[in-house]
Amino acid sequence: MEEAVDSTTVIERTRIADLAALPDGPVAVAGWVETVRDQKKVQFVVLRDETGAAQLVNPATREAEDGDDDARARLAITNEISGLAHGTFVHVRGTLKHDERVKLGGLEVKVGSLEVVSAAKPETPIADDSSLDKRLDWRFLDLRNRKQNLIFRIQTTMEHAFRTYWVERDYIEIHTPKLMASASESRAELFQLEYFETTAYLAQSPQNFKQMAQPAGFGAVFEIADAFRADPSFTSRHATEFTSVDAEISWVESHHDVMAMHEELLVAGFTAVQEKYGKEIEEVFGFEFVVPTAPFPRVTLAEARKIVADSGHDVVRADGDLDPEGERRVSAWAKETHGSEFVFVTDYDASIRPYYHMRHADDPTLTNSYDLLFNGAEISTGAQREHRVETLEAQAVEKGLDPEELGWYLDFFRYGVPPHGGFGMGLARVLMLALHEPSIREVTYLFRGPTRLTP
Ligand code: AMO
Repeated sequence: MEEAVDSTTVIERTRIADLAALPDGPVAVAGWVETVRDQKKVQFVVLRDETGAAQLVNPATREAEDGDDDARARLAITNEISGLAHGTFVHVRGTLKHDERVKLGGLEVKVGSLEVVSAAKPETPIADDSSLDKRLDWRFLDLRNRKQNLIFRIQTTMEHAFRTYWVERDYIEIHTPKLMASASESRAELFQLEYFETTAYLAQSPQNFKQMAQPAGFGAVFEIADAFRADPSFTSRHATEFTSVDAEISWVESHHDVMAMHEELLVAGFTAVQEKYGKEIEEVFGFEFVVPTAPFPRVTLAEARKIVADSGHDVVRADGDLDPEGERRVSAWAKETHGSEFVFVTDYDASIRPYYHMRHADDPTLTNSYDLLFNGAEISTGAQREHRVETLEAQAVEKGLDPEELGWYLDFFRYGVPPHGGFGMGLARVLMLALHEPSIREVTYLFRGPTRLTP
């Protein structure tokens, strides 16, 4: 005999993904209603929680005679289910039954009691075909689907793997301030705000402060935190606030030492994601999630320009940098010739790099720097830094910066500092390109752009 389950049965809630491992019998589940199929004789509800979805089944009772308490209870449940709005959060006690015929997970829960914990309004403001902008207006509802849930689980795993990689190698995690007295990258794209009697700026990068860890004697440091750019563009890869993954290490001989760490870090991140979610990514996104192999191919910017020109694309930017199409071509080349989705473009012209990049000893027009391209776009910039203060100061002046304003930063280099280098990498760009998503808006929990400050 099946054990009767009703609202008085005491059972701890099981997360839906954990139902599969339980034997048939009484269970409690809780989540939100995804769909209701209200047939005359039977009702099906797809219930979703943060771990997955399961089918609830209720043998519908449409009427009950006086005195028939069972039928009256079943009638109440039936009516409750008929009135359930999509998105309503419910708590359900019932009986779990494994049944291979059930398409959704091979199990179902026969409802013994159902409590509406928080009802949704009957009309859902967004649908599957709503525009991205509309979906972002209702992001909390947009995030309720399996794909979005998976994206942020992947992000969690990747970030965790990055942290683990660094922690295992004795890096120190730092949290640098985002309120600054001057620009961290350049005067362009700078957010300015009132700060008591003065003006403050939002950090565009932890650049200055991660470098400060070098004269501080920290050796190797990392930070995963927000960065802000007053970038008015509406491209698929720009946000005004984004999560920047940064590292800075001492005793590098050149940018190649930074790249060696950088690629290992990415391999660690991708391996963790593949191990935990490879199968699910294939199911939900429809492609095989591939772990890259190090070393990634490396080309100098000069070689990259040639690759782009040879591929028949002649729109090189006036400053000699790769334009987005150029980046795609270099990526395509790396894929074709090296089977790699990643490629380092190195040794950028000094004219298109910040003042703090170290220049070649034998050719000051080139820098010890790199960009990392992944599946067609830039995800990161890195470099060896100029640590000789006179040279640094001269390079700052050459770029039109005021050494007075940079005084506190230049001081970092006046009391002894090891040679060092590091990189900054946009987390959302990595995720967007790893999951073949069209925009960083899809992989950012709450996107911030020129016209978006809510929710
Ligand atoms: P850079 O300015 O190239 O370098 O930025 C590093 C990486 O940050 C990401 N990124 C962005 N992501 C989303 N929206 C934006 N508006 C945005 N701007 C940048 C990109 C980019 O490759 N201090 C240096 C790094 C270093 O040398 O350590 C820097 O900030 O993925």
